Amino acid sequence: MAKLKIHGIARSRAFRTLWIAGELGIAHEQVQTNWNDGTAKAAGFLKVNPMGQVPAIDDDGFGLSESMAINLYLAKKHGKGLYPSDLKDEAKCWQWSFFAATSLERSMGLVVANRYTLPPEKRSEAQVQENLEALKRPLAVLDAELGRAPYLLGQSFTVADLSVAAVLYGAWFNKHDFSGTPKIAAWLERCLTRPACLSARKLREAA
Ligand SMILES: N[C@@H](CCC(=O)N[C@@H](CS)C(=O)NCC(=O)O)C(=O)O
Repeated sequence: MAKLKIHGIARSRAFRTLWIAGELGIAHEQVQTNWNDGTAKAAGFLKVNPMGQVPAIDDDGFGLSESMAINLYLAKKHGKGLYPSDLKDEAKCWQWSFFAATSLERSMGLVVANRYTLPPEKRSEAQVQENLEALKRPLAVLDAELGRAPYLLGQSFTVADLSVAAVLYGAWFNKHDFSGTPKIAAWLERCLTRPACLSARKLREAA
């Protein structure tokens, strides 16, 4: 059986796939397909993901794209506690992964870009304020959920936590103020300092 191939540089959404591969102890090869230098639009990669986006995986001939789908697939395939066997708990992992992708990712990405990472002359405070407003409800919902238990599904870390924490990583890394949502702040610290996350962060933060 061929080793799992993970396409994508660590400074992309491939970060979350590298993180889960570490959590699950999956032997893998990282292919440095870069969304920013043309390699993600090269003919060879377009056969793996016609969208020309990373991450994408090749699991012994099975191709898959969309970071959340990839992570749910790998978690289910390799188990190890990150993926529940009960259907309702499983559905909660889908819920939180879709929540991260649809209710948090775009707005948080715009806050991070416009407050922390774009060159100062390109930043827009109006974009920051508009997206902070859009984030109020989902962050309050997440904070309330984390007030009930240390992790989204209860007592232990699952792929649900990884999906959501990975989407908030950029903000956390840039020391975004999460003091208004203290449960999120403490949970992010727990999730983003796990050994497998530290290894994935090393690839990203060193780049
Ligand atoms: N919904 C996709 C989005 C993938 C995506 O946009 N990846 C970025 C890098 S983080 C990319 O490849 N951008 C290049 C492009 O969109 O052409 C996922 O979650 O995997």
